[in-house]
Amino acid sequence: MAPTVAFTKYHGLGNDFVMIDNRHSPEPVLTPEQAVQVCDRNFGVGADGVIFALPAQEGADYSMRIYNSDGSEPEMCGNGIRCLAKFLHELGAEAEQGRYRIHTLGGLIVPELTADGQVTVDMGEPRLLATEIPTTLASEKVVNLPLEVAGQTWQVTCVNMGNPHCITFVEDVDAISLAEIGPQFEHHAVFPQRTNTEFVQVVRPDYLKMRVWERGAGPTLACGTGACATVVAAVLNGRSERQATVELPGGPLLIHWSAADNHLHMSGPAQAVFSGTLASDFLKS
Ligand code: ZDP
Repeated sequence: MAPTVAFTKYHGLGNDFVMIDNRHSPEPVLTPEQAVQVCDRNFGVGADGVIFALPAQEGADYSMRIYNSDGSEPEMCGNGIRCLAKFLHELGAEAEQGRYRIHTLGGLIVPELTADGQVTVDMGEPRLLATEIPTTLASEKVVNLPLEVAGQTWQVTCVNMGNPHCITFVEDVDAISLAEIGPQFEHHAVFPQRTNTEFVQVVRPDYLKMRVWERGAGPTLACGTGACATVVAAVLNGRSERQATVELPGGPLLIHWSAADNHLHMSGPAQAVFSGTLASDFLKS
């Protein structure tokens, strides 16, 4: 008999996830193929990814794993971890002072519920070495280097926020044809693990407008790790302050790259939409 799988659908600025309470076992209850089925917007529930709340690991309170809508597994997910904090809170899961210490494949991440109903996340430190991105573009850091994509030369900066990001600054972010250009960045030969790609317009030094093409998920409405990577790239290029609002298609995120400890802090919303149970004959085994 197929297992009963209960879920709650959440979104963070329109970046949407099917959240599953998987605290009883370290093994996700769905396979990557089943996650693809669940994420399908016509044949399934519809989501950019499936997120599992897993038991504690390596000194953390809980662990998170995520499958993208194409079944690939990213190391980290910024909007998703805000949703996870709210989900754990709804499940009555304990947290010291509203802070959850979450183990992810991208390291320890600490989301905190705030009084206004938002979630602030300590996203840890950015990694900048080319080998850490990973990219073959340079031997050291990739800051403002030329890259040929789709018959054009783009100036790119690469940042790893647990997952890989390639940022490029443009005059008019609305003029970018994401569906055509995005996949060519994602699958470019210089990114062995593929990459998320952010197109960024600097409106003011404290206000950046960004559109994202996500690895494994395509043109999502928001990307938390991408917003953090964007501010790091903007600071490295002398284009923004360390604290900035990043406006995404789904709404704004406030990002602060602390000079004191080199950590990124992200604040934004996470919203529960509905709960349900997958039909017993829905999942393919
Ligand atoms: O790195 C990847 O493969 C991303 N698709 C993961 C998801 C990132 C996300 N949008 C975020 O907010 O960081 C969830």
